[in-house]
Amino acid sequence: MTDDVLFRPLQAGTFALPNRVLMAPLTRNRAHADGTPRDLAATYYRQRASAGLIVSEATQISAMGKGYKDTPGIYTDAHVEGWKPVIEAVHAGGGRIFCQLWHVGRISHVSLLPQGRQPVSASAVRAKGQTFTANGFEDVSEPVALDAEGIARTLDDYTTAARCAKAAGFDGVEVHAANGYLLDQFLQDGVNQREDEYGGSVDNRSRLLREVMERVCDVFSPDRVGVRLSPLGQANDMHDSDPETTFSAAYRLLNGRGLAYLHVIEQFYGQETEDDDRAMLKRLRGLFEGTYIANGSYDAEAARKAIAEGGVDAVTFGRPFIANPDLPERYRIGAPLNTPDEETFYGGDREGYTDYPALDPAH
Ligand code: 8OZ
Repeated sequence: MTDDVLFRPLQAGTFALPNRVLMAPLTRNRAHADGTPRDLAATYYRQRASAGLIVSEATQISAMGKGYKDTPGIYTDAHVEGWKPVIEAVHAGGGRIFCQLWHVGRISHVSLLPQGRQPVSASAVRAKGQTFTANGFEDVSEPVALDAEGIARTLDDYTTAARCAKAAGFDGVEVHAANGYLLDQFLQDGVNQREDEYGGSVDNRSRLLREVMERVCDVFSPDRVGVRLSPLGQANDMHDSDPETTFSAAYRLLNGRGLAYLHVIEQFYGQETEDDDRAMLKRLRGLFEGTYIANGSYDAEAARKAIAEGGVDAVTFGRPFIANPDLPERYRIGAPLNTPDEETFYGGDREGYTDYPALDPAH
């Protein structure tokens, strides 16, 4: 039995994770234009199979859920066939991989959507922000509010995507309800100005998330379903007049379902989380009864401390996993880390994707 808490096994839902060094969902923009993963994705994920759990890069549930160039999808037969070798490679390496189910909502551009349609959101409130299209960075387009039929269609799209994820062989799914994408746009009142049963009270604003969780849990057993939230909510021009009340409702609605985990972004890259925000995260954490996975600029020491203090069960690492395919082993032995190259994060080929070296086995 190890005395390093990062290597204490963790029961998360149905999975006994061998370590608590998990791979965060990482957008890499290297899929084919139709959303089918490229062959290289199998190499990339296989190299990182020693993670306690891999959460796939955000993967759109429908054509309308896409917001960036060359992100993968999980809603067609071609997507299912394209993901199969990726998942098989991770399993062959002894790993586990969840598919992160993503709908960008208003964070999109007409050039990325079918027939040049406008993006959809809770309300017709345009984000101050940019996305990455065939022409480079462009301002996001003006969205339209989903009507009742649009919401029903979106829920059906979650069902289809979960079924496709299951058919492809994913071990589970993570519902992306963070970072200012569709489900977050419904949750937070800075965007959601609806007057129907999806707007107004926190109960109403969290209705879509609740319904999505139900849809996804009808396909995967709940112990194979996680969810990601970002209660600090700065990303993609999000805001809420009372985040603690809003996210208290969101955390609570996740209880009692036997979910695999809740995954929370506690800090955004390059930003310090203020003490009162840390205190809020801690109070919120107390509301969720299951496995809690933390994310945000952790290093090995900070992760060990958070786990040892209790409250945090595991940590996802983003940038460190981009540059270090064998990150858990490096943390275990205290080896130096490769430095991530920001220039090759989004788009491109093998460079900065599958060519970061693992440790020399002689070490
Ligand atoms: C970076 C670039 C594009 C998308 C997120 C899916 O923030 C993303 C994302 C990150 O959750």
